[in-house]
Amino acid sequence: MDRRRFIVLGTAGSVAVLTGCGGSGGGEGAVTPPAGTAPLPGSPPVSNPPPASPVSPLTVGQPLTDLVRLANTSPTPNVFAATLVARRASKVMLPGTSTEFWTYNSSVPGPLIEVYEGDTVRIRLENQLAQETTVHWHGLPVPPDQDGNPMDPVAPGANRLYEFTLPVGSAGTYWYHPHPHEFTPEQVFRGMAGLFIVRSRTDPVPSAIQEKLLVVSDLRLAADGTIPPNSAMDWQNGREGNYLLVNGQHQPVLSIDPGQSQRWRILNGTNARYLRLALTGHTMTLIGTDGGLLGAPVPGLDEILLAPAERVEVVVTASLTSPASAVLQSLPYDRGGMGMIGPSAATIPLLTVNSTTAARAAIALPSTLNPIADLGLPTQSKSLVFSSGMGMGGMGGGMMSFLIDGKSFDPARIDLTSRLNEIEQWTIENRSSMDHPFHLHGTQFQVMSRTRNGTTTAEPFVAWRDTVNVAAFETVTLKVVQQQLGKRMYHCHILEHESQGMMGVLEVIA
Ligand SMILES: [Cu+2]
Repeated sequence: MDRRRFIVLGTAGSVAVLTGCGGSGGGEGAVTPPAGTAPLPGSPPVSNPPPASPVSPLTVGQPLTDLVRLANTSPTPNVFAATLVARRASKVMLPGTSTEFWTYNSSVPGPLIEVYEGDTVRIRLENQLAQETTVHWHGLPVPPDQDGNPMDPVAPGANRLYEFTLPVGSAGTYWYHPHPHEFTPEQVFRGMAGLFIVRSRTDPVPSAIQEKLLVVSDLRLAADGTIPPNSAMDWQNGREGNYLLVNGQHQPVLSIDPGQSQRWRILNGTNARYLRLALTGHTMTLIGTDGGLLGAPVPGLDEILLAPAERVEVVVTASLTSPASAVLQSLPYDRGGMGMIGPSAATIPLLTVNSTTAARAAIALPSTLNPIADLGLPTQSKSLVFSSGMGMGGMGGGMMSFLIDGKSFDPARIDLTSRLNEIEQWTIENRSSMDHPFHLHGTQFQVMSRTRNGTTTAEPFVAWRDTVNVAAFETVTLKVVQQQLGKRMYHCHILEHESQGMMGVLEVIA
């Protein structure tokens, strides 16, 4: 593995013009040149650090747009077929400039994929980028060879078909994003990520509760409208941009009637941003996590911490007297790290919720949603240790290393082995001074407890998760069962850490 190689973008790959919401103008011909070279870990620091605050205001206050939906081209019932084209596309973000994104189907965020439990999914990826890429179906129980592992890259100009059937019981809020070796952070921060919803035909949440989909992404723009490469500090702390976007818009407005309840599915699709979500003047009722609904609603939450890659489903009931507004915001959160992670120290507005004049009667949630059986008594156990320190090879180089069990990722190495259908207890200990969100591919797990400062707290309710934050010096214990043979990835979901080696390979054997 040569960390010192540079990514040189060729001229291959068409540049499309973004369709959909947001700024106007630009249009054909407003194409920026390729963004240039992007330093990988080990590269010299970039001399111009990113601006700590927005260089210029983006348009705010536009009505929240619905996500662009990926159309199903299959005439066959229970089969979803479509094509995702990885390609560059430009859009006007800052007045007088053009921003080139890397996209799925020219859409930022990527198009919404919406299927039902039991469906067979056949999605062809066409790679029109100048880098290899993959599509990882984050959280979905797909076979390992269909899951976009870094060992299965799709070369520039090539294409491949991903095919899998989603079992009954898999309804939930997932997402998809690239997972190529070393290129994942850049492809995601340049725009490649989308929501993937698996619906149940027997969803217990009343359909009269209107659903809203909120994809949160992070964007850094330079004054000329370009998306700069990662700086040395980004590679260390994980990249945070200078704009948080919802469905690709900056601080849009969502309308809700007084008394109305809405179901929000929220994805943290950022590289490294922790979202400590709160809605001013309101509490939220948690009804679902990564892998689907909870057994029962958890009402009265003032805030919800959503680490990178996590999803939640919440129900909010507008207690506003009309006309008035509330703000969905991300509160300050200290996730550790060297130097400053400036933007996290501030309260950041994400979305304005406007109450219109027509009052509505509240719709009650059922007291039981989707009972979750405990996975049972573990018969095997595994322990992982997250650590970071100054890089081993480069004395004086000043680069951090990010390790699991003292090792940096090697795609040719099997780090752990599990047997099919065995109940395992995993203990993940974070011995570093930064938070790291742990993610395991291809299955959902149940968090049992979290230990901090010698105090162990049992998880208050059973939930399906594929990503869990392991705070600095915290230990998280979870239960998991592997249900498909093959190689699975596990890693920190701060994408810069994953890319620098905080990842391992689990092989599931019979
Ligand atoms: Cu990390």
